[in-house]
Amino acid sequence: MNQQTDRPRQGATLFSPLDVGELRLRNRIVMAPLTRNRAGPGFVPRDLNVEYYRQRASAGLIISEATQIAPEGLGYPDTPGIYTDEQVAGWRRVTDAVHAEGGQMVLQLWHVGRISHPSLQPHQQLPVAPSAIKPAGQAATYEGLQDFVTPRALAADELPRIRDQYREAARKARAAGFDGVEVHNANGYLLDQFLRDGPNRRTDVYGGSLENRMRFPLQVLEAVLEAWPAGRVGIRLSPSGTMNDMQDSDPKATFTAMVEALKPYGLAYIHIMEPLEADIRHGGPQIPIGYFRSFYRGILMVNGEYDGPKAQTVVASGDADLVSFGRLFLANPDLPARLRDGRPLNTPDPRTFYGGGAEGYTDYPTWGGRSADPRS
Ligand code: 8OZ
Repeated sequence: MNQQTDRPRQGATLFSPLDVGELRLRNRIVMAPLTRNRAGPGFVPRDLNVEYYRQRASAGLIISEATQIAPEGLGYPDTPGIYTDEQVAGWRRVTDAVHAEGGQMVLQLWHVGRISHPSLQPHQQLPVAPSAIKPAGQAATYEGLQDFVTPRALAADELPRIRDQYREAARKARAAGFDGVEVHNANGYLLDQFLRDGPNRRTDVYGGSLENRMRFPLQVLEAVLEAWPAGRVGIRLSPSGTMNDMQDSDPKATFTAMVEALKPYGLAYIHIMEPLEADIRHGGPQIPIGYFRSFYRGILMVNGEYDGPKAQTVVASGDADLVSFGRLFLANPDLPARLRDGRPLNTPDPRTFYGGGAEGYTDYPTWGGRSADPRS
């Protein structure tokens, strides 16, 4: 364990710098991964995306929107990819812009598994999943919302191919100039589908016991760690999440085991989502960040409808080291400076969250037209 994690945590502020693995963050305010459905043709980041991330470079760390590692990983219109050279070149322009502003950025590696639709898949094929269980709900497709379909259960001998796709995507993230990667193991997508016993009913070594359900997520993590040092790799988990019809007979046991299993890897951070209003409405489990802090001493990032005061409190208590903000960062490109100065915040507009152009994307104003850089 490094010295940083042994130091007493209490009393930190959102503006205390922090060593996170090999990264040195200038503040504890992280831009959460946000799906915005505005990539260009070929799922390539374009000028508009460069400008959006550049505007938010004052974050201690930016986590990119979820980015599919392969064509089969796509589950929504116009989300960016990280499997072609054109995508690498597009992302390189984003990371160059963020670095030019003194920021740092990791790429979130994503495969949606069953949260897709044949119309989004190569050759209109079925989406893949650990088991052939149709999720309740509808996929967001180019033709509008359509019912999810029963996915095709992956054969065990196909899993090495997907691991290879993660490793190759992780390598491409390096080529694109990112400072690290975050493995998306949350919110009901492929890796979460393997981890939880609702969607995973396999009877081979990838299903059943906790050890078996963790096997594929950990194999993917190990593939990513062949491309990056552990100090530049994070992972996102949603222990209390119900999104995308996620079900688990004992989430506390599942995520206790998962966080325990992650300890030996010495990752840069674990990014934990607390229950959202919608999860509580759906009667999901409510596992607070302090529970994970009680047995995990590495860097913890928390997410879930935090505002400035609540974020300050959780960091000062030591229960979390970092707080990621989604909607507030989306609407406030200069969020760190606004929180520091106690300024009012712009209100996010849900009508422009997913898809569209500059409106509701790059046109949220900074405070008083000032620079978004909190050093200024
Ligand atoms: C909202 C809409 C589409 C995708 C996630 C990638 O929740 C997502 C996502 C969120 O992790």
